[in-house]
Amino acid sequence: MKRIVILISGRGSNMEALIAARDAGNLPVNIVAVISNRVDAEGLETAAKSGITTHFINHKAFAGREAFDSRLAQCIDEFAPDLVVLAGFMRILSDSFVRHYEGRLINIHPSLLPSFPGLHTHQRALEEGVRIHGCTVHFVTPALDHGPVIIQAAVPVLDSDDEASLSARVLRQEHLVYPQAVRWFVEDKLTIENGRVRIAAELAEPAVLVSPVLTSSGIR
Ligand code: NHR
Ligand code: GAR
Repeated sequence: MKRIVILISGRGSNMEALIAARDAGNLPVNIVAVISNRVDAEGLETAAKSGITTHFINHKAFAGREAFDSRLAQCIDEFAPDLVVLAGFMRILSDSFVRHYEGRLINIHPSLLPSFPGLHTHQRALEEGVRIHGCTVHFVTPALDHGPVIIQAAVPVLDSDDEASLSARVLRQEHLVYPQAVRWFVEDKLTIENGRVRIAAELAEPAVLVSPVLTSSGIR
C-alpha cells in the first residue's frame, strides 16, 4: 500500500476527510504521519486519536524558510512517503523543497485556480462578484498555486453569501475531491504531460456548470 504524509497547520478537516475515506475502504493508503508547523493545530489531536504518528515542527524556531524546509523534508523523508499531501498547510515552500518532491506533492486550494491564488480567496471572490467559486487540487510547483490541476469542484456564489457561508460550501466539496485526487494518485491514474494532468481512466462525465441555473432552452 502506498504511503502518504499529510502536512497541516490548523483544523485539519481535509485530513479528516482522507482518514474517513481510508476507514470507509475508499482510499487504499497508509497514512504514515501528520506533520504540523503549529503546535495548536486541532488536526494534530484528531490524527493522534486515529492512531497516526504526529510531529510538530515550529517554523518560528528556524532562521529562515530554507532552514525550516530542510528540517521539514528530513522529517518527511524518514517516513519514506510516496506522496506528500498539503491539507491547509499555510507556509510557502522553497523551490528546493518543492523540487525534491516533484510529482509527489499535492495541495488543495480554496479557489478555482488560476483565479485567486494566495490567501483570503473567499473574501476576494465575494469582492469580485463572481457567480461560481470552488476549490482545486493541484501538483505543487515552485510558482505558488500554479501547478498542474488534478480536479476542481465548483459551487455557486449566492447574493446572500458572506465569507463564512461561502467557505463552508466550498469546504464540503474539498472533502469530496481531495480523497478522489489522492485515490487517483495512489492508483497511478495521473500523469503530467507538458505541465498538464492526464487522468488515465476516462472517468470524467461531459458536463456543463452554469450558475444561476438555466432552463433547457437556456433562457428564463
Ligand atoms: N509552496 C509552493 N512553492 N507552491 C505552492 O503552490 C504552495 C506552496 C506552499 C503552500 C498552499 C497555498 C494555498 O493553497 C501552498 C501552495 C500559504 C500561503 C502563504 O502566503 C499561500 C498559499 C498557500 C499557503 N503563507 C504565508 C507565508 O508567509 C503565511 C500565512 C500564515 O501563516 O497564515 O508562508 O493557498
Ligand atoms: C481549506 O479550505 C483549504 O483549502 C485551505 O485552508 C482550509 C484548511 O482547512 N488551504 C489554504 O488556504 C492553503 N493556503 P482544514 O485545515 O480544515 O483542512
